[in-house]
Amino acid sequence: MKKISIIGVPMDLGQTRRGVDMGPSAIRYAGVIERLERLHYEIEDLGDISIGRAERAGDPDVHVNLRNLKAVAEANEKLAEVVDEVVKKGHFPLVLGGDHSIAIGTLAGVAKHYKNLGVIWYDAHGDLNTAETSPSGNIHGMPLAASLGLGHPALTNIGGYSPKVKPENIVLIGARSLDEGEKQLIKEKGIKVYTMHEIDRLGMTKVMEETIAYLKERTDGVHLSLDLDGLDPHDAPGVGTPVIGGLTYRESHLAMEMLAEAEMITSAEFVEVNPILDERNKTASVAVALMGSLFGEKLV
Ligand code: 4U7
Ligand code: MN
Ligand code: MN
Ligand code: MN
Repeated sequence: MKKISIIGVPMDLGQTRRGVDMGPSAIRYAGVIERLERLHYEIEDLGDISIGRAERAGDPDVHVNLRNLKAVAEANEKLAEVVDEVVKKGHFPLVLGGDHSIAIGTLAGVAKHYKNLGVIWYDAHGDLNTAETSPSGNIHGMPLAASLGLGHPALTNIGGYSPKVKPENIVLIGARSLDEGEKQLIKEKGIKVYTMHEIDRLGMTKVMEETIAYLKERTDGVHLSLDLDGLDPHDAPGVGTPVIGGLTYRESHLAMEMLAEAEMITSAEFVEVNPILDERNKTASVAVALMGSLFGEKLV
């Protein structure tokens, strides 16, 4: 059985809410290692990537509408190297966030090992902004665009190559808060997206059947990037940018079980867990439960 390498990324510089840097601790505290060991995986915990400091007024390296660009890019370079090593030794990289800006580094480390990496972006948001389109300047709203090769070179060239993923190999699931520029990009690039509207209409079973068939046909590995705000804030309150009308715990659980059954996920990250905004570590516990399902946990 494949060995799993856990990498914590206590990143909070891709957005402005305090506390998301404690996500990896909260997820470990919620029992991720024990949960996966019970499924008979061998787990290696590589600890946390070190994160630099937030930029200050007057710093030489500030960029318009790209908050903390330097520190975010540096951490992602480090993460990309660690993830690359994990894939090289044949382990499954499981990245714990931290805000979603870290997907840039995870994908940089993973994508060079595949000809056609697929990406499932489970999120209320598209994360398809660039400095030009972003309403916030927060890099956690930009990682998917950066991975497509769009945006500042310090983000698009992490790992020394670009792009990491092709638009036709991406599936967005759970979208319900897309900015104008993101909507345009989705149309222009033909990115497959299951918004909450389609999920309500089709049901999660059909959505996952279609997603799995679509990606099986065209990819040789699939990265799951799961932002806990894809779930409804009722089930995952500990996130920085909650959006009502989201996926339930049960729908998400089913989605993970179907991915486990399809045996198609080759790397994963669980991001945006913010224990300061959480209720008794509920969101971290939900993340761990979803990881259990993703790695094949069964009821009987
Ligand atoms: B997350 C937003 F404007 N689109 O760019 C932005 F609504 O990683 C939110 O999905 C981004 O949590 C949310 O700032 C990023 C905003
Ligand atoms: Mn989100
Ligand atoms: Mn996100
Ligand atoms: Mn968020």
